[in-house]
Amino acid sequence: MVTTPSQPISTPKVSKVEGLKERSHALREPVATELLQDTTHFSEDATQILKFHGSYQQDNRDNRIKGQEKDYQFMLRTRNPGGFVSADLYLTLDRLSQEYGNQTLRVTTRQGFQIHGVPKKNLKTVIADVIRHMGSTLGACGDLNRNVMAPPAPYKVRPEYVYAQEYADNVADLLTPQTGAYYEIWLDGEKAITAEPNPDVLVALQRNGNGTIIHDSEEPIYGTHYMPRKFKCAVTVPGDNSVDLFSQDVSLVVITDAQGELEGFDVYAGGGLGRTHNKEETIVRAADPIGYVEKADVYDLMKAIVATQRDYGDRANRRHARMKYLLHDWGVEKFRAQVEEYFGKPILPFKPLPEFKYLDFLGWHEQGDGKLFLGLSIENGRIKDEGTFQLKTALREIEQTFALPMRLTASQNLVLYEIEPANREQIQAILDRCGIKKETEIDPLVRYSMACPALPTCGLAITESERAIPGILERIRAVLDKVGLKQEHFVVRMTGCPNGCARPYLAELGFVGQSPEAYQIWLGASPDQTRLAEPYLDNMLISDLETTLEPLFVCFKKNRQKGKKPESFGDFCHRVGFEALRQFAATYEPTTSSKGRARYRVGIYDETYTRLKEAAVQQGKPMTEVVKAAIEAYLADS
Ligand code: SRM
Ligand code: SF4
Repeated sequence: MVTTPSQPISTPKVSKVEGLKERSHALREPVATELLQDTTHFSEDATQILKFHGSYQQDNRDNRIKGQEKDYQFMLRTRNPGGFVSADLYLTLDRLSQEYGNQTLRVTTRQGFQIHGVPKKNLKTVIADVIRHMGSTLGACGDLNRNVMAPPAPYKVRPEYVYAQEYADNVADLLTPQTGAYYEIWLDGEKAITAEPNPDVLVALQRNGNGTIIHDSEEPIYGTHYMPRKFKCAVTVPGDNSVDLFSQDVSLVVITDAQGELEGFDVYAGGGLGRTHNKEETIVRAADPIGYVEKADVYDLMKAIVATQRDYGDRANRRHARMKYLLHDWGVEKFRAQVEEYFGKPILPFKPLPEFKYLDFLGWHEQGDGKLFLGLSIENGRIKDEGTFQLKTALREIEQTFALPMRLTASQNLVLYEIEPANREQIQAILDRCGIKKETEIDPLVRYSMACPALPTCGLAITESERAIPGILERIRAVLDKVGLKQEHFVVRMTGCPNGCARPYLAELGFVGQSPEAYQIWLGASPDQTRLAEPYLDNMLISDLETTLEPLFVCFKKNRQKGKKPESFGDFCHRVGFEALRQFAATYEPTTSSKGRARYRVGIYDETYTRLKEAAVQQGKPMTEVVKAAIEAYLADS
């Protein structure tokens, strides 16, 4: 019999980062060497490896001057499974951000903290201090498993919440890099005191299953090349979508029996949001249901999914390297079959689940054990002191007095818990004195919005985001008022580029930075983030915000489904379809002509913006009105 010789497998050229990982000696070099050099910044190669240690090299883009060296600084990101931060770690981060950073802390959309503005010479001091206070930045960035999310509600008598947080910790431990590089570099090899992982996790880390473990490697799960790209997981409970579960590479949903005992997990896989403008092959994708796993097998299944992405993920093209592309290219069946090969048995059928709802846990609540928790809304996650708004001071005082644990939320807020009812009044008094509004006093447009940092720190930002969104939400509110939708609100999210860090593709109204001063507009996600939005308009100049949105809001007001629970803006846009919206907009005649009332945009620096905002708050007027008055007064004088 003649057999056809097998074809040599042609290995495509791998990306440059793959070589850097391979040569890094398990994440040590060139970071270790360059850290010792008296320079303001690292080489390009070292910055790639530095990411795995939880730090990004950035520069303050407001300070860029042609021909001069960039104003280099470092962003540090902490890894806090389920958003847990102890009082001691919080006070440490607060102090470090004051002494070495830009005096602000930022809650991220994955329940971590970021400190911006750290100079290279202080990087080691800052990271070492974080580790000594039981924190970690290891794996907060880089091609490996990122911070594992879980609902932030500290309910003590709802076992499913307790399991979700416990398993977020366990999955984080299972997928933590094992390299000694982190402690060698930042603590000079000193052994850090860290919490012992769960014994089942330790066993699972060693147990080989059909090639999930790479033997004789410092990184048994990851191997020398780590993952092809970042990898993101969440653990949640049925019905709770506070973690944006459809955007994750893997989401586990806790399944308990009638007595509240843990049985296993439903598994979703293949979500992901990062894309690139004008590259249709880069996609936004919602995770698919994959199946169910018994609790005893959950670590083996996680290892099998990781091994599938590790071994089959695209290592040549980083734009096509996230696990969502395996699901997109293969389909769910082939993906499941490959995972089952590593898992060694069939994955069980998915168990029915109730509808998922977005929950933000703001305000005062009972924990269930006699104590209370308090969810605080933080605009875009930025903890700062600014004029009469003294959030940083308030949290410092609360933590110094009551030493409360906290959980950061996936919507850039935070939850303080273990509060004795007797202390409620004093805590509320501190917040009131420091000008922190209650969740009921915040415009719901602001409450449910998110924006990524973008300028001036993010090197990838095309437009403003965090600095622009307050003014944009005010303008949206004014349009809603004008068309008679006074109390209306919906989920607005904004990013300065298409990478999707504030998950705008799951917003009812998403703004995605496309070119200077212009955004791509996404519409039609559900208010609970269970359905993706779609692109409605390219390159909307921000000066055209009112003329773009007014017809949409009028159409919505006229045609929404009314009833006990009136249709939301996202659901409406999805139901009627973009063609209908575009047709309505094309023939729309504004009630008061906006012709001759075009709005233009003028840039101002941070400090002026802060003073302007304070003045507007004090006078109870929109910022645009204060600016108009100031400019008119100036022009009258000149
Ligand atoms: Fe992100 C890169 C900020 C959550 C998708 N992200 C970046 C960088 C590090 C820019 C860079 O590469 O130079 C940003 C730093 C800005 C700065 O100045 O701080 C950045 N991402 C953030 C944070 C801080 C936004 C926030 O408002 O909180 C979030 C940190 C989360 C954390 O604690 O780990 C953050 N990033 C996300 C999310 C949302 C999520 O994870 O739930 C996404 C979309 C979900 C996803 O991954 O599919 C996201 N970030 C990206 C991408 C695109 C990834 C892709 O698959 O294409 C990049 C660029 C990249 O990786 O090449 C990126
Ligand atoms: Fe930067 Fe883009 Fe992420 Fe915003 S979405 S933080 S601009 S990478």
